[in-house]
Amino acid sequence: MAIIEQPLRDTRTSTGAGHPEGADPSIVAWVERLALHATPDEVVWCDGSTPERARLIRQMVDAGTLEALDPELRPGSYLARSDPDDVARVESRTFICSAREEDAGPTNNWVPPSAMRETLHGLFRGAMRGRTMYVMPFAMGPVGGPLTRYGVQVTDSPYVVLSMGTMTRMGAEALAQIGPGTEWVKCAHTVGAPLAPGQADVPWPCNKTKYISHFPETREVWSYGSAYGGNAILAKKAFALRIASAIGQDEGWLAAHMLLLKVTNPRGRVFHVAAAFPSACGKTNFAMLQPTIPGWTVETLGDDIAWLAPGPDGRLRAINPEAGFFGVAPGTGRGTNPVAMDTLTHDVVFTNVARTDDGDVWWEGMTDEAPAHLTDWLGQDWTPASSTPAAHPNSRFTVAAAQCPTISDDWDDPAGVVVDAVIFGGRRATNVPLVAQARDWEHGVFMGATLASERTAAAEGTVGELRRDPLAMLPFCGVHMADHWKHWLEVGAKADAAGGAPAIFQVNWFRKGADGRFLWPGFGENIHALAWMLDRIEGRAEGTASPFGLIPAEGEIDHAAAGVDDATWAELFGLDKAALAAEADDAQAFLDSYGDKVPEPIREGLARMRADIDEL
Ligand code: GTP
Ligand code: SPV
Ligand code: MN
Repeated sequence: MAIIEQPLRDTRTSTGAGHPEGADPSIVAWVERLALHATPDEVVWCDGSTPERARLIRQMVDAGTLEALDPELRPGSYLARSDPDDVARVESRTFICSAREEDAGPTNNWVPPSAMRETLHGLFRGAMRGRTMYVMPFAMGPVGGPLTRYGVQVTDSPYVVLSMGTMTRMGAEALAQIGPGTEWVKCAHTVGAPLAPGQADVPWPCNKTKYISHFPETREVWSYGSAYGGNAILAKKAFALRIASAIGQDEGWLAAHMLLLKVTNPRGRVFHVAAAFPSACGKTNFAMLQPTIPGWTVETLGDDIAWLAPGPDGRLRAINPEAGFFGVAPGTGRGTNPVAMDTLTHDVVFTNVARTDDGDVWWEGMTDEAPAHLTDWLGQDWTPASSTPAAHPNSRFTVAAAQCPTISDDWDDPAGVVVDAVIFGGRRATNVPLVAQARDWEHGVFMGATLASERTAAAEGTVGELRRDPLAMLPFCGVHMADHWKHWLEVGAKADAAGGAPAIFQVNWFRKGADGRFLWPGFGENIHALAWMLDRIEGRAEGTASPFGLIPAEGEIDHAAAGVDDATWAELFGLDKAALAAEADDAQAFLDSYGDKVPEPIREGLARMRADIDEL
């Protein structure tokens, strides 16, 4: 159970803060050990209550970490400005420290666990001096549910406590579920900014040195130096995707970077759909879609992560393990995502958006016209004439899922929902059609495995650069990516044998014309693609063959109703033989980089695609 393998050299005793009655001794021992090592001034066990949240908010307003927004305009809501160097996930500082390098695979940074433990041990020593260490037991999934997992995060950041309180079921109820033998994921976090006696704090403490380290075998996450998003809210990407992908591989289920939604068609038939798009490629927006076709209803279950596991009947069921949304602000407006705008009317923490002079928030895309004067995300004066954006491109809102007006009544069903369709999508200016259906599960896994997308501001790196992002999991896979593909194939084969794996589709809302503008209006009009997919499942649409699988046949989507003319529609499905051949070559090189670990059905998917391209 040793977390830090080296014996502790520190002799300081813990402050002796009492732990809640009934806390499992394994948690108490871990917390005690960490406290002795990181030497916080005090240890506080969080109960997840409303007064606790209010207390933390007051304290953060006093410290300048949060600014209260006007309670008339945005009740219960606050603005945080991060350190300008701590604004997104840091993939280059994210590590998978599996015992064997091969288990981390070529897509992850790997450091031997012993070496990483040594490094972390050094960094965590005294790292919380002058601060409070908060202990947060949490559940991923409805407390007590069959698919639900538990974790405990410690942090010295009250901002992270507030975020975890919204994003997870955090506190006393989760703690009560962790008993002898319950597996719980250890999540240790520090901003890495100890305070000397009398030293004044800053509003957003962090450290230039950052480590987001995962130990899949021992189900641990250690995060140092950042307080932003996925770097610090360890329940989210670190646990629910990276560690969970390792647990899922051992136990036969899938951790996926997927939104989850429920659709009811005009005939009253209900479908559940899980869709994987890379970061900042439209999950939150699709999960909150407001259909423009009469008779269709979309409800929201989750916007970022889904766990898919075989149910008692063998069919794949999914839960959203989270309890909140940590969504991209820019681009969110009445015209694009009215549901998000209605979700954000109260009790929201905004991070790195701009502030209006009357004490509200603003970001690019919220309204067509920017206010005449703003305070930008850096705290500087901003006007429409400024050359920099008012809100950081990765500025976000943190809000409870229950607050979403389209939240589905089955969003927190502990048993999850049966998944009818799985969708993969990315940001592709060229080549990839608006929508296509995989021939079968294996072809669908090929589609997902070779998914590519243009980079966004959700992580450090060059925005717009095309990269392969298999299953939209490139930054989030805690196991060897090719093993993960194999696992997807196996899980699907079992579901097929049990009466039906979900149908798999690929979408692309982001194809551009020669003028560089999006060809497809997107957002609410995406219902046209979704309706076609579900019509396919119902047997109401035939489709027609293409190198990408089945695409809509003439007349199966009323594109004019989406405001798209015939020429643009043709462009959305345009097949440029030379460009597609180059695409296939690139996919080949990508698969070859995995050598003989590539499962045969995925190689076959590419071979079939090549043959189809040759025939164009
Ligand atoms: P993460 O939270 O990083 O995982 O992002 P996400 O996948 O949830 O993406 P989100 O829905 O927040 O969208 C990211 C950006 O893409 C926002 O600026 C959206 O306005 C924009 N976007 C979303 N859907 C569409 C669409 O259908 N068409 C276009 N053109 N843009 C879209
Ligand atoms: C993403 O980048 O996919 C996010 C934001 O959802 S973060 O929680 O920072 O990973
Ligand atoms: Mn995400």
